[in-house]
Amino acid sequence: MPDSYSPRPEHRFSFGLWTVGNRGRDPFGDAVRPTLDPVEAVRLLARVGAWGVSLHDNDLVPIDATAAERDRIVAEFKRACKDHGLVVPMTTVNLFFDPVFRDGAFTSNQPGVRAYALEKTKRAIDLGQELGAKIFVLWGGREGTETDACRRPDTAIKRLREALNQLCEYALEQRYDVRLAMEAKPNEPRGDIYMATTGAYLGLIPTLDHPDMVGVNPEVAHEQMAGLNFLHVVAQAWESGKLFHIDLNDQMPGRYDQDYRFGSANVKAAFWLVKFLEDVGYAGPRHFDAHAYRTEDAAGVEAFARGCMRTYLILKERGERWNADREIQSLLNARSQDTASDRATLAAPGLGYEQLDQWTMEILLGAR
Ligand code: GCO
Ligand code: MN
Ligand code: MN
Repeated sequence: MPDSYSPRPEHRFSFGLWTVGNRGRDPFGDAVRPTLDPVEAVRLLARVGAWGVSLHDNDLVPIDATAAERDRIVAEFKRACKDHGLVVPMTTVNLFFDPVFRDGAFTSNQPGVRAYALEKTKRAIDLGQELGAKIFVLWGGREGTETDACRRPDTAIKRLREALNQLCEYALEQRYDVRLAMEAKPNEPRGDIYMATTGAYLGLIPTLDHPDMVGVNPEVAHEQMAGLNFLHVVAQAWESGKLFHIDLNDQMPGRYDQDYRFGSANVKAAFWLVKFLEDVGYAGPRHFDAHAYRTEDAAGVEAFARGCMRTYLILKERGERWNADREIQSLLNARSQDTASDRATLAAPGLGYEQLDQWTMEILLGAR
């Protein structure tokens, strides 16, 4: 039965093909779920009430497909999206799976690898345009090292900058309506990945030839892996006009990249995040980059997808309740009404944040 926590198109919830299609393979164990055909994934996402579907080039088109196969697959996928009322808000490129990228793509020491990566990315941007996607995510999963003997890290940064400049030039030449969103991650699959945090990308972007075309795609789990407060990361991206896209999932501190269902591990952090996105009026996709536990079958995958969106909407409603709470607001206002100007008087009153946080907890736990 639909209720007030049921997803609607205006919520702009999207999922990657690779998320609901995740087969539960990990470094220690094989796949536990069958391959999910992209058209099947579209059906599933429509059934659970998502608004959008995103994809890597090779989630849809196999890396070795002929031009004719590619066109057939893309046409079939477009038709499925249309039939099921799904949009493709974002696409990306897989620069990490194929062995050719074992030591990076844009930052590789081999000029042939760099050239191939650039060409592959241009074709993926073409595909995105064909599907109507206005955001193109770049996650440099293999742009990193196990040993820093392989290259000087500033060389890697220069190569990355050069590639981004060329991609922007290409999009401009083609008159494409697209913006690039850079996704950081500190490690995994490389021992260390360059541009380890969103903050690093916010530093790189102003040094590009077309900084207006490039923003960020922060991911909850990636910043948490680096021990950072994700809300603060997102706030900085937002405040500098660079929050082009967001990857929502969850993660326990100090672990490998777990890609848990949104809100499932750190409810309170998820609450502040949802409240922030809603309070500031972030209008981009709420994109879930997560997957179901390895214990799950097809029904579990659906429960996972529904859960991501439902938790978001419950937290959104709790945020509205928090904003409307008179005691909370008057406690917050009290300090900004402080007219004292001498040091001792200013330092005297307690700030009441224990109470404020407890009221927050009670809202979250359904006791307020
Ligand atoms: C990961 C990343 C990826 C990217 C995706 C889009 O840790 O595997 O989050 O899922 O988001 O490849 O480029
Ligand atoms: Mn991730
Ligand atoms: Mn991601």
